[in-house]
Amino acid sequence: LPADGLLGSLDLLQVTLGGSVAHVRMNRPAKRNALSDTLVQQLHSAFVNLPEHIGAAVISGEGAHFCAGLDLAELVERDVVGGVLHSRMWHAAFDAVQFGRVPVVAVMHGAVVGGGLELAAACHVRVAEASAYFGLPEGQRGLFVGGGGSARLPRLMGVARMSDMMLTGRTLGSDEAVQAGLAQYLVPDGEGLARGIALARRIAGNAPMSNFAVMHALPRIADQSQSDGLFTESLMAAVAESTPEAQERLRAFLDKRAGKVERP
Ligand code: 1HE
Repeated sequence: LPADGLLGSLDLLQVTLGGSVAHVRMNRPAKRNALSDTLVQQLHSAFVNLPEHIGAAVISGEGAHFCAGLDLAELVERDVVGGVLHSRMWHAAFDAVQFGRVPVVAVMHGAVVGGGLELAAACHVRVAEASAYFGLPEGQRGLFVGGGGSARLPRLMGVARMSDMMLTGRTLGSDEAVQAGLAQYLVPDGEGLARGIALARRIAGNAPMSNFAVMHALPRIADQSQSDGLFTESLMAAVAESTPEAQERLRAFLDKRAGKVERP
Protein backbone atom coordinates (compact mmCIF):
# COMPACT_ATOMS: atom_id res chain seq x y z
CA LEU A 1 0.00 0.00 0.00
CA PRO A 2 1.23 3.53 -0.67
CA ALA A 3 1.89 5.58 2.47
CA ASP A 4 0.59 8.67 0.68
CA GLY A 5 -1.56 9.48 -2.29
CA LEU A 6 -4.57 7.84 -3.83
CA LEU A 7 -5.21 4.51 -2.13
CA GLY A 8 -7.85 3.56 -4.57
CA SER A 9 -11.05 4.50 -6.26
CA LEU A 10 -13.80 2.13 -5.26
CA ASP A 11 -15.91 3.49 -8.11
CA LEU A 12 -18.24 5.62 -5.95
CA LEU A 13 -15.67 6.37 -3.29
CA GLN A 14 -12.24 7.91 -3.39
CA VAL A 15 -9.76 7.19 -0.60
CA THR A 16 -6.67 9.40 -0.40
CA LEU A 17 -3.91 9.03 2.18
CA GLY A 18 -1.82 11.91 3.46
CA GLY A 19 0.54 11.09 6.31
CA SER A 20 -1.50 9.63 9.15
CA VAL A 21 -4.86 10.85 7.77
CA ALA A 22 -7.16 9.13 5.28
CA HIS A 23 -9.64 11.19 3.30
CA VAL A 24 -12.71 9.23 2.22
CA ARG A 25 -14.75 11.13 -0.33
CA MET A 26 -18.18 10.03 -1.52
CA ASN A 27 -17.94 10.50 -5.26
CA ARG A 28 -21.40 10.32 -6.76
CA PRO A 29 -22.15 14.00 -7.31
CA ALA A 30 -24.65 13.51 -10.15
CA LYS A 31 -26.93 11.73 -7.65
CA ARG A 32 -25.95 14.06 -4.77
CA ASN A 33 -24.00 11.19 -3.18
CA ALA A 34 -27.24 9.26 -2.61
CA LEU A 35 -26.41 6.10 -0.68
CA SER A 36 -26.95 3.19 -3.05
CA ASP A 37 -26.20 -0.33 -1.75
CA THR A 38 -22.90 -0.19 -3.62
CA LEU A 39 -21.87 3.10 -2.01
CA VAL A 40 -22.77 1.85 1.49
CA GLN A 41 -20.80 -1.35 0.89
CA GLN A 42 -17.83 0.62 -0.40
CA LEU A 43 -17.92 2.81 2.73
CA HIS A 44 -17.92 -0.33 4.86
CA SER A 45 -15.01 -1.79 2.96
CA ALA A 46 -13.00 1.45 3.05
CA PHE A 47 -13.26 1.81 6.84
CA VAL A 48 -12.58 -1.85 7.57
CA ASN A 49 -9.50 -1.78 5.36
CA LEU A 50 -7.82 1.47 6.41
CA PRO A 51 -4.05 0.89 6.47
CA GLU A 52 -2.48 0.42 9.88
CA HIS A 53 -0.44 3.64 9.84
CA ILE A 54 -3.63 5.73 9.56
CA GLY A 55 -4.60 7.43 12.83
CA ALA A 56 -7.71 9.38 11.83
CA ALA A 57 -10.04 9.80 8.85
CA VAL A 58 -12.09 12.52 7.21
CA ILE A 59 -15.26 11.86 5.26
CA SER A 60 -16.74 14.35 2.81
CA GLY A 61 -18.94 14.49 -0.28
CA GLU A 62 -18.00 15.54 -3.82
CA GLY A 63 -20.18 18.15 -5.57
CA ALA A 64 -22.67 20.61 -4.12
CA HIS A 65 -23.95 18.41 -1.27
CA PHE A 66 -22.58 16.15 1.44
CA CYS A 67 -25.21 13.44 0.93
CA ALA A 68 -28.85 13.13 -0.16
CA GLY A 69 -29.45 10.02 1.97
CA LEU A 70 -30.89 6.72 0.86
CA ASP A 71 -30.94 6.13 -2.90
CA LEU A 72 -34.71 6.28 -3.30
CA ALA A 73 -34.51 4.65 -6.73
CA GLU A 74 -33.41 1.38 -5.10
CA LEU A 75 -36.10 1.37 -2.42
CA VAL A 76 -39.12 0.71 -4.60
CA GLU A 77 -38.27 -2.94 -5.27
CA ARG A 78 -37.67 -4.08 -1.67
CA ASP A 79 -39.96 -6.40 0.35
CA VAL A 80 -40.09 -6.60 4.19
CA VAL A 81 -37.28 -9.14 4.54
CA GLY A 82 -35.17 -7.17 2.08
CA GLY A 83 -35.89 -4.03 4.08
CA VAL A 84 -34.69 -5.47 7.39
CA LEU A 85 -31.55 -6.90 5.81
CA HIS A 86 -30.90 -3.62 4.03
CA SER A 87 -31.11 -1.68 7.28
CA ARG A 88 -28.81 -4.21 8.97
CA MET A 89 -26.34 -3.77 6.11
CA TRP A 90 -26.29 -0.01 6.80
CA HIS A 91 -25.84 -0.69 10.51
CA ALA A 92 -22.79 -2.84 9.80
CA ALA A 93 -21.29 -0.18 7.53
CA PHE A 94 -21.90 2.73 9.91
CA ASP A 95 -20.68 0.66 12.87
CA ALA A 96 -17.44 0.24 10.92
CA VAL A 97 -17.24 4.05 10.90
CA GLN A 98 -18.14 4.62 14.58
CA PHE A 99 -16.42 1.60 16.08
CA GLY A 100 -13.60 1.11 13.60
CA ARG A 101 -9.92 1.62 14.27
CA VAL A 102 -9.72 5.41 14.04
CA PRO A 103 -11.76 8.49 14.87
CA VAL A 104 -13.59 10.02 11.90
CA VAL A 105 -14.29 13.69 11.17
CA ALA A 106 -17.31 14.48 8.96
CA VAL A 107 -16.98 17.58 6.76
CA MET A 108 -20.49 18.59 5.76
CA HIS A 109 -21.77 21.04 3.17
CA GLY A 110 -25.04 21.51 1.28
CA ALA A 111 -27.67 18.85 1.95
CA VAL A 112 -26.97 16.53 4.88
CA VAL A 113 -30.25 14.66 4.87
CA GLY A 114 -31.80 11.36 5.82
CA GLY A 115 -29.19 8.63 5.64
CA GLY A 116 -26.55 11.30 5.01
CA LEU A 117 -27.23 12.71 8.47
CA GLU A 118 -27.21 9.17 9.87
CA LEU A 119 -23.74 8.69 8.37
CA ALA A 120 -22.53 11.98 9.84
CA ALA A 121 -23.92 10.90 13.23
CA ALA A 122 -21.69 7.81 13.14
CA CYS A 123 -18.61 10.06 12.93
CA HIS A 124 -16.83 11.37 16.01
CA VAL A 125 -16.39 15.05 15.19
CA ARG A 126 -18.57 17.05 12.78
CA VAL A 127 -17.55 20.17 10.86
CA ALA A 128 -20.31 22.14 9.08
CA GLU A 129 -19.65 24.60 6.31
CA ALA A 130 -22.02 27.58 6.28
CA SER A 131 -23.94 26.10 3.32
CA ALA A 132 -24.82 22.91 5.20
CA TYR A 133 -28.45 22.18 5.99
CA PHE A 134 -29.88 19.24 7.83
CA GLY A 135 -33.12 17.34 7.39
CA LEU A 136 -34.84 14.03 8.05
CA PRO A 137 -37.34 13.74 5.17
CA GLU A 138 -38.16 10.12 6.06
CA GLY A 139 -41.47 11.26 7.58
CA GLN A 140 -42.51 12.91 4.33
CA ARG A 141 -41.40 9.92 2.23
CA GLY A 142 -43.37 7.35 4.24
CA LEU A 143 -40.22 5.89 5.79
CA PHE A 144 -38.45 5.68 9.12
CA VAL A 145 -34.73 6.05 9.72
CA GLY A 146 -32.89 2.78 9.08
CA GLY A 147 -29.23 3.68 9.21
CA GLY A 148 -28.86 3.96 12.98
CA GLY A 149 -30.38 7.45 13.19
CA SER A 150 -32.89 6.60 15.91
CA ALA A 151 -30.09 5.32 18.14
CA ARG A 152 -27.44 7.93 17.33
CA LEU A 153 -29.23 11.22 16.62
CA PRO A 154 -31.15 11.52 19.92
CA ARG A 155 -27.78 11.17 21.67
CA LEU A 156 -26.61 14.26 19.78
CA MET A 157 -29.71 16.43 19.66
CA GLY A 158 -32.33 14.83 21.92
CA VAL A 159 -35.56 13.02 21.06
CA ALA A 160 -37.59 16.26 20.96
CA ARG A 161 -35.52 17.92 18.22
CA MET A 162 -35.35 14.74 16.17
CA SER A 163 -39.12 14.19 16.49
CA ASP A 164 -39.73 17.77 15.35
CA MET A 165 -37.51 17.29 12.26
CA MET A 166 -39.16 13.99 11.31
CA LEU A 167 -42.76 15.00 12.03
CA THR A 168 -42.79 18.51 10.57
CA GLY A 169 -40.05 18.23 7.96
CA ARG A 170 -38.21 21.08 9.66
CA THR A 171 -34.69 21.61 8.33
CA LEU A 172 -31.88 23.22 10.29
CA GLY A 173 -29.31 25.64 8.92
CA SER A 174 -25.67 25.22 9.82
CA ASP A 175 -25.82 27.64 12.77
CA GLU A 176 -28.94 25.99 14.16
CA ALA A 177 -27.30 22.59 13.71
CA VAL A 178 -24.34 23.68 15.83
CA GLN A 179 -26.73 24.89 18.55
CA ALA A 180 -28.65 21.61 18.37
CA GLY A 181 -25.46 19.55 18.77
CA LEU A 182 -25.31 18.19 15.22
CA ALA A 183 -21.99 19.87 14.52
CA GLN A 184 -19.12 21.03 16.69
CA TYR A 185 -17.47 23.42 14.20
CA LEU A 186 -18.97 25.99 11.85
CA VAL A 187 -16.65 27.26 9.10
CA PRO A 188 -17.05 29.43 5.97
CA ASP A 189 -17.85 27.68 2.70
CA GLY A 190 -14.83 26.07 1.12
CA GLU A 191 -12.89 25.82 4.39
CA GLY A 192 -14.41 22.63 5.77
CA LEU A 193 -11.95 20.17 4.32
CA ALA A 194 -8.88 22.07 5.50
CA ARG A 195 -10.36 22.33 8.99
CA GLY A 196 -11.40 18.67 8.97
CA ILE A 197 -7.94 17.52 7.93
CA ALA A 198 -6.27 19.78 10.52
CA LEU A 199 -8.52 18.31 13.23
CA ALA A 200 -7.81 14.77 11.99
CA ARG A 201 -4.06 15.44 12.18
CA ARG A 202 -4.41 16.53 15.80
CA ILE A 203 -6.50 13.47 16.59
CA ALA A 204 -3.96 11.19 14.90
CA GLY A 205 -1.27 12.69 17.15
CA ASN A 206 -2.97 11.39 20.31
CA ALA A 207 -1.95 8.15 21.96
CA PRO A 208 -3.85 5.37 20.15
CA MET A 209 -5.18 4.01 23.46
CA SER A 210 -6.71 7.39 24.37
CA ASN A 211 -8.46 7.55 21.00
CA PHE A 212 -9.62 3.96 21.44
CA ALA A 213 -11.06 4.79 24.86
CA VAL A 214 -12.96 7.82 23.51
CA MET A 215 -14.37 5.84 20.58
CA HIS A 216 -15.22 2.60 22.36
CA ALA A 217 -15.61 3.32 26.07
CA LEU A 218 -17.38 6.72 26.07
CA PRO A 219 -20.53 5.71 24.16
CA ARG A 220 -20.81 2.47 26.11
CA ILE A 221 -20.43 4.23 29.45
CA ALA A 222 -23.16 6.64 28.35
CA ASP A 223 -25.43 3.60 27.93
CA GLN A 224 -24.59 2.17 31.35
CA SER A 225 -25.90 2.93 34.81
CA GLN A 226 -23.74 5.37 36.76
CA SER A 227 -22.36 2.58 38.90
CA ASP A 228 -21.43 0.38 35.92
CA GLY A 229 -20.14 3.41 34.04
CA LEU A 230 -17.80 4.40 36.83
CA PHE A 231 -16.47 0.86 37.04
CA THR A 232 -15.86 0.72 33.26
CA GLU A 233 -14.18 4.10 33.48
CA SER A 234 -11.74 2.87 36.13
CA LEU A 235 -10.77 -0.13 34.02
CA MET A 236 -10.32 1.98 30.89
CA ALA A 237 -8.35 4.64 32.77
CA ALA A 238 -6.01 2.04 34.23
CA VAL A 239 -5.40 0.48 30.81
CA ALA A 240 -4.72 3.87 29.19
CA GLU A 241 -2.39 5.24 31.85
CA SER A 242 -0.30 2.09 32.08
CA THR A 243 0.69 2.11 28.39
CA PRO A 244 4.33 3.07 27.72
CA GLU A 245 3.09 5.87 25.50
CA ALA A 246 1.14 7.47 28.37
CA GLN A 247 4.12 7.17 30.67
CA GLU A 248 6.40 8.82 28.10
CA ARG A 249 3.89 11.66 27.58
CA LEU A 250 3.65 12.31 31.32
CA ARG A 251 7.45 12.37 31.59
CA ALA A 252 7.61 14.78 28.66
CA PHE A 253 5.29 17.20 30.44
CA LEU A 254 7.20 17.00 33.71
CA ASP A 255 10.47 17.56 31.79
CA LYS A 256 8.89 20.63 30.11
CA ARG A 257 9.14 18.98 26.68
CA ALA A 258 5.36 18.93 26.10
CA GLY A 259 2.93 21.73 25.29
CA LYS A 260 0.67 23.37 27.84
CA VAL A 261 -3.10 23.49 27.61
CA GLU A 262 -3.91 26.55 25.51
CA ARG A 263 -6.63 29.14 25.94
CA PRO A 264 -9.40 28.78 23.32
C1 1HE B 1 -31.53 11.12 -5.81
C2 1HE B 1 -31.60 11.37 -4.44
C3 1HE B 1 -31.92 10.28 -3.59
C4 1HE B 1 -31.08 13.20 -5.42
N1 1HE B 1 -32.14 9.07 -4.14
N2 1HE B 1 -31.77 9.90 -6.31
N3 1HE B 1 -33.50 11.52 0.70
C5 1HE B 1 -34.29 12.53 0.32
O1 1HE B 1 -35.49 12.49 0.46
C6 1HE B 1 -33.60 13.68 -0.37
C7 1HE B 1 -33.98 13.71 -1.83
N4 1HE B 1 -33.17 14.66 -2.58
C8 1HE B 1 -33.38 16.01 -2.55
O2 1HE B 1 -34.21 16.52 -1.80
C9 1HE B 1 -32.53 16.84 -3.46
O3 1HE B 1 -32.05 16.00 -4.50
C10 1HE B 1 -31.33 17.52 -2.77
C11 1HE B 1 -31.86 18.63 -1.84
C12 1HE B 1 -30.49 16.52 -1.99
C13 1HE B 1 -30.41 18.13 -3.84
O4 1HE B 1 -31.16 18.99 -4.69
P1 1HE B 1 -30.55 19.40 -6.12
O5 1HE B 1 -31.52 20.39 -6.72
O6 1HE B 1 -29.13 19.82 -5.98
O7 1HE B 1 -30.50 18.04 -6.99
P2 1HE B 1 -31.71 17.28 -7.75
O8 1HE B 1 -31.95 17.92 -9.08
O9 1HE B 1 -32.89 17.11 -6.86
O10 1HE B 1 -31.10 15.82 -7.92
C14 1HE B 1 -30.07 15.52 -8.88
C15 1HE B 1 -30.19 14.09 -9.25
O11 1HE B 1 -29.94 13.28 -8.10
C16 1HE B 1 -31.60 13.71 -9.70
O12 1HE B 1 -31.48 12.65 -10.62
P3 1HE B 1 -31.55 12.91 -12.21
O13 1HE B 1 -31.35 11.57 -12.83
O14 1HE B 1 -32.90 13.52 -12.45
O15 1HE B 1 -30.43 13.88 -12.52
C17 1HE B 1 -32.23 13.18 -8.44
O16 1HE B 1 -33.29 12.28 -8.69
C18 1HE B 1 -31.07 12.45 -7.83
N5 1HE B 1 -31.22 12.28 -6.40
N6 1HE B 1 -31.31 12.68 -4.24
C19 1HE B 1 -32.06 8.92 -5.46
N7 1HE B 1 -31.98 10.43 -2.27
C20 1HE B 1 -31.58 3.62 5.65
S1 1HE B 1 -32.87 4.66 5.87
C21 1HE B 1 -32.45 6.23 5.25
C22 1HE B 1 -33.69 6.89 4.79
C23 1HE B 1 -33.41 8.14 3.99
O17 1HE B 1 -32.29 8.52 3.76
S2 1HE B 1 -34.79 8.95 3.44
C24 1HE B 1 -34.19 10.43 2.74
C25 1HE B 1 -33.97 10.29 1.26
